[in-house]
Amino acid sequence: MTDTLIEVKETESKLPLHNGEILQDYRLAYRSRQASLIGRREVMSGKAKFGIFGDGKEIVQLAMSKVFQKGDFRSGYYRDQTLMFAIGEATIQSFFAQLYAHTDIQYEPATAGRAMNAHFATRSLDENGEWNNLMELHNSAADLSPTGSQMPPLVGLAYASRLYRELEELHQFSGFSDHGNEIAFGTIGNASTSEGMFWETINAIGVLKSPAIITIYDDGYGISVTNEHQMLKGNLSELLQGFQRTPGSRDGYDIYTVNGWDYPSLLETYRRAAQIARAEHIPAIIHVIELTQPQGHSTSGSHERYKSKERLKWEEEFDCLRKLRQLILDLGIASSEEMDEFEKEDRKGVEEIRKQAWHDYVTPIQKETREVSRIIDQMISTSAHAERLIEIKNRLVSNQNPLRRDIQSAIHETLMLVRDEQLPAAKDLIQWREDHKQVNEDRYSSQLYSQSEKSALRVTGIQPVYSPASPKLYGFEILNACFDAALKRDPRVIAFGEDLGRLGDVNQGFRGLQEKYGELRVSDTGIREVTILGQAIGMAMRGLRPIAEIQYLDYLLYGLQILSDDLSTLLWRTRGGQKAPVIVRTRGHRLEGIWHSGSLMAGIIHLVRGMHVLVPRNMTQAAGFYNTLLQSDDPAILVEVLNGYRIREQRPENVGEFCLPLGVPEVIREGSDITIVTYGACCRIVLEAADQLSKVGIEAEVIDVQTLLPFDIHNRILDSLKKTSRIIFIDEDVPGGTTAYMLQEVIEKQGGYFWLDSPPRTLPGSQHRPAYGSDGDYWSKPNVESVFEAVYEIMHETDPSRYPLFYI
Ligand SMILES: Cc1ncc(C[n+]2csc(CCOP(=O)(O)OP(=O)(O)O)c2C)c(N)n1
Repeated sequence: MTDTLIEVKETESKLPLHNGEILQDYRLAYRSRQASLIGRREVMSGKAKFGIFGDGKEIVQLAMSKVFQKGDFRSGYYRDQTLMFAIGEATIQSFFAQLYAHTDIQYEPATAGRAMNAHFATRSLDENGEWNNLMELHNSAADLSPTGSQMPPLVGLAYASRLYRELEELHQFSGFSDHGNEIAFGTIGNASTSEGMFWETINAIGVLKSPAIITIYDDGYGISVTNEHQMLKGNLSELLQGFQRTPGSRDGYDIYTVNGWDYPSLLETYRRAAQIARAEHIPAIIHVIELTQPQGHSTSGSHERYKSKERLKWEEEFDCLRKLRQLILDLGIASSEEMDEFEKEDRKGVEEIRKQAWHDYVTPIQKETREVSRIIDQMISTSAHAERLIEIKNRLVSNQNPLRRDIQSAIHETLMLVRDEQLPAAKDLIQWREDHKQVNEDRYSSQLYSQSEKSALRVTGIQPVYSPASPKLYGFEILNACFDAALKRDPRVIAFGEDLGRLGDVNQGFRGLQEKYGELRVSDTGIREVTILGQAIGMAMRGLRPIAEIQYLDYLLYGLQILSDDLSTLLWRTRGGQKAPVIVRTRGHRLEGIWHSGSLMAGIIHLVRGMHVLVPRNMTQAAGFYNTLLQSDDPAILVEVLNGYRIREQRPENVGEFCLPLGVPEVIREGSDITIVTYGACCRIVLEAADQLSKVGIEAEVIDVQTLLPFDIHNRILDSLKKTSRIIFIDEDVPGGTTAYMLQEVIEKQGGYFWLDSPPRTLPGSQHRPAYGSDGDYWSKPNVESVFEAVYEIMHETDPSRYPLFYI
């Protein structure tokens, strides 16, 4: 066991592998290299759009694959093709299928053509959205392009092992873990370690004492930018030294620095790191230096523009494949001629697989092309535009790299051309397009939200039950009872956040629950929003049910990137292959001050499509939504109303069971003159204004939308509008923010414009952030008076004599 920073020197020792295995490894890496070379050619020839490849990083990945066991997880990036081939979770065929954007999961199981090439993922879910046995897979979280974003989920992927080991009640979930023996492998490029989330992740994993092995592929560049511009001292190993554990301590990492072309040292390093991580849950960082990038960064540019002649020469000499080949020759495992022969055979083999992958991709498109051209053919003999039609058809059938969009354009052009003719085939063409509409919808847009039995939209509502004895409690006590029931019911429910453990959160929703359920079920975290969310994502990917708290809604912005790029796209970008049912708990609305306003809803809802966003007006509604979410497999954000914790509500007898359906607004005041649509803390203000309006003869119907995503799925607001013919949308977000969103939903999508007798209005907060203090709040957000006047003005416009402007 090592406790110090070790520099693994080139070793003369023989490889700890059989000769045959070394040769097999080389050939696998060689085939991977060929896939990179051929892949680049495919992009250059126009068959694929963009390519990024793992050339130059093959040998380190072979070494990693030797210790990567079933049940383990990878969270890496686009250089990892050799690892994925070596652990058997990607093939050269699927690699090319992805390069071509093949939309069939049989051929491209990672993303069904939705992500660009080298974005790996394994299928954690079956076709019904239920979990596969993850212990039978070498798992890989779905890759992302924003560099560094693979890091935050690694926190949860690694931490889950600790929970599965240390929480006895989780030992029953054998499809996810074998007593926490699994390692989470992270990979990242040298330049991306400049990202804040890299350092936050390293720190969090260290604090959480979780079994991650983080490999840094250091080829000295981030596209064209050298390490001197990326990191202090230009040397990552030196910077990382503070994370090194002291001998005998469990605090910190084992850190290794090893050359990327040195197979024996790499094998030994990974063997050692994995043994310690698996057995003792001590994480490791493996800084792999002296790596190369033979083809340059991607197909977007050439590295000759920014690498010196000397560097390029060095890269050729220190190419890891070349070095491994030399080692094989030196060890007498094969002769040069034999190696040439193997390479020739493998080159040919990869090219054949590539051809087959192209054939598989293009054949269904060609079939569709033929079907459409046949229909166009039928028009040619009878149309006055025969010549143009022949042109369109020929263009379609002669296209060597046909795309479905070319077919759509040809159909559109044809229909435009023959629009004045009564051709029966035109109807066939329209029908053909209609028939394919749903298929294409499915190809590109399915699985944004869960389509499984556990979809949040399928959870049946259970009414809250009250008895005369139901006590009136503070809002936070209602939540506390709900969380208590959830933790008791399901051992997979794990709650964490800043001040959530010992204190029970800043508003005491979890008060006393750490003592009751232990420090691993209800825990404190550092101030690290990005990795709180990453922790939740990784844990949920491994079958747990995290409730991750972001202390105040305004600080969700720190984690919005990972929610937007990763969590909300996860199910969709794997076309139903992976899910992470995370509940993000936060509190907002109606607080005071620039960074405590809790009003930034539009920024959130527009960036997290793929998640549900819930804005309950009180804690009973919040409890009902938590109960719903905990039964579903959709990720969600729930915003509790900050000034509601100290307001008394009657606690339902079934506080741990009752469920509120999503997408169902509630009419919280009936009226016939105007519909006021709002949510969250504004409900109370609007209700107060509605009482005042009633005194001047205006009966407002007040609707709490309750959930912004999904929004009013049964058109309940439209029903109200049909009755009142007037509508106003009110919240404390910016102008053009969530009020505009709600307006579009009702007026455009629900067809509300048809029922309007007055122009629809919005009453949002101010453009600027709310100023501090009660007066600052008053002049920054809607208040009882401004709501009154906004509604009154609408009524005045309809009937000035009945509603004179008495206040101006
Ligand atoms: C957040 C983010 N910023 C910028 C980019 C554009 N980009 C893609 S790869 C890359 C360089 C990454 O270099 P490094 O981390 O060293 O990995 P390498 O590609 O060299 O393996 C950049 C700047 C990105 N994808 N994501």
